[in-house]
Amino acid sequence: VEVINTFTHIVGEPYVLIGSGLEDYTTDWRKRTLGKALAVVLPGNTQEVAKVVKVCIAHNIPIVPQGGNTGLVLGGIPDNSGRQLILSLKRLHHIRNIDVANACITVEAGCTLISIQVAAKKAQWFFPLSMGSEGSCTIGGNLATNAGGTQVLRYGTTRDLCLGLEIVTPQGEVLDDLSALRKDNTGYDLRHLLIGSEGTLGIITAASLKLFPLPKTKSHVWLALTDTHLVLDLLVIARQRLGTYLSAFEVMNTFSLKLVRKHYPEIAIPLLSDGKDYPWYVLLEVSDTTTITNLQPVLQAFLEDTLKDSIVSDIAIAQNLQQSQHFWKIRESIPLAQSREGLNVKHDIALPSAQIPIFVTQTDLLLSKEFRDIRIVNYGHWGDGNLHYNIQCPEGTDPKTFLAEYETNINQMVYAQVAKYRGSISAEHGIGGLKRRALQGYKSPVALAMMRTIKKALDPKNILNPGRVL
Ligand code: FAD
Ligand code: 2HG
Ligand code: ZN
Repeated sequence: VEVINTFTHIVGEPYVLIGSGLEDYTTDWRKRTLGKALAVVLPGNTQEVAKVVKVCIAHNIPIVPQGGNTGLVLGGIPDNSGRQLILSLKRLHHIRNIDVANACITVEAGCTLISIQVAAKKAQWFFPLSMGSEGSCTIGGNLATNAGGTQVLRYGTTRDLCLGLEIVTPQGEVLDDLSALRKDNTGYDLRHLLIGSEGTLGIITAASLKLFPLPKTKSHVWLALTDTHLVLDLLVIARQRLGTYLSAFEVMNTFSLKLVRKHYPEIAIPLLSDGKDYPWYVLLEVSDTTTITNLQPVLQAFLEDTLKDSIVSDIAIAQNLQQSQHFWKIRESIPLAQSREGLNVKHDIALPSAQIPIFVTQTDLLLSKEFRDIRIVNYGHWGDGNLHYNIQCPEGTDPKTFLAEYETNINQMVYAQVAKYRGSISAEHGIGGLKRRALQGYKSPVALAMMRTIKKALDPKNILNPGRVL
């Protein structure tokens, strides 16, 4: 009680939440795990974050930093001990500055991704990070997980978009490393150490981010293909022929779209009808930052050739902005449809693009031999070698029972295949608490030892997000 009073004193009574009704903070997005928190504390500024951390150090209270709680790997919710404190960054939601001359925006960690996109656009600039959760995920969470999303192909991951950070260290010190500099080689790059550290090395309170010219011309195409090798051929040719126009290359298998159709029947899906569907679909986006552009003729010639060469079987072209948005809506609805279908097994994996077809053919076969009638929801950002190779239990089976019995085996089989092709068991969602064990088996022992050394040096008391990542 005494320590709760101290928190109340720092952040104000309405911003210390205890007792029941905290499920939005203590349950993960996938509804797999319900944790129990000592309290949820919502500081209003960086100094308050630092003060809360100092109190936690003094009382040996583990801290779980949390943004929008859209993470998919159990990194931002407490365990069920009732001892861990959720430190929510939600109230740090101000855009501090847009610096047009330096093409840079400085934002607080609790800003939702969409609010940053909107602020940039208002100033006639573009912040390219984009993903299905952008309405609720925060930039602090994006940085902490080094999120990817749909525009990585052209603009890179969150890491590539960040110029500087403001952080609160595990000692409760504030490091102001907000920067508009493109070049700064003054020793170890702490910003890059913090990005992707999933709340285990410091609490991100603000960030300076790169801005880009607004795309002025955009086109979206929906393509149907019969084989993974053809999808790879299409990717190679798209990279070569569309060059810097290419801004997204998303792939979906038929089953993932059938799930969308089942749970969102109002969303019409092009080139997918009863009696006529294709094994694979690609959503391809091209864009240019000027209106005086060759984009349309280049795209047109590219599409004609892919049809002529039988790489693609059918094409639908968005005729207007509304249809473009509709194509994206279909794609973004896949994880939502998966949730509606029930608990599932997710594998957010990366592979060298060239190995994707063989990986998919072999792994599909292995799994369907071992687990009869298993349903594979395979989609993702193949333009950067990122597959969401997810598994839904056989129709009519209870998902909970199925997961309890088979999830570990399924993971082992899939990750063994990932290792065989020198891929990664986490392309963009991170490790959190969910893949912590798996990481021990698939990351080099040398790398793991270095990571442990860094964690011990920066957070010797293991105050920040213990039990995540390592
Ligand atoms: P949270 O879930 O609150 O936290 C995630 C992790 O970051 C936790 O470990 C937490 O402790 C830590 N953390 C949060 N804020 C801070 C902070 N300020 N300082 C230090 N640590 C912090 N991810 C992708 O990469 N690409 C996608 O395309 C994508 N699409 C998604 C679509 C849907 C429908 C959903 C539900 C999720 C998707 N995600 C995607 C996953 C998720 O949205 C991202 O991981 C996102 O970056 C998490 O942000 P958040 O604010 O919700 O973080
Ligand atoms: C996406 O790309 C997200 O839609 C979610 O990364 C992936 O739920 C998933 O498996
Ligand atoms: Zn994704």
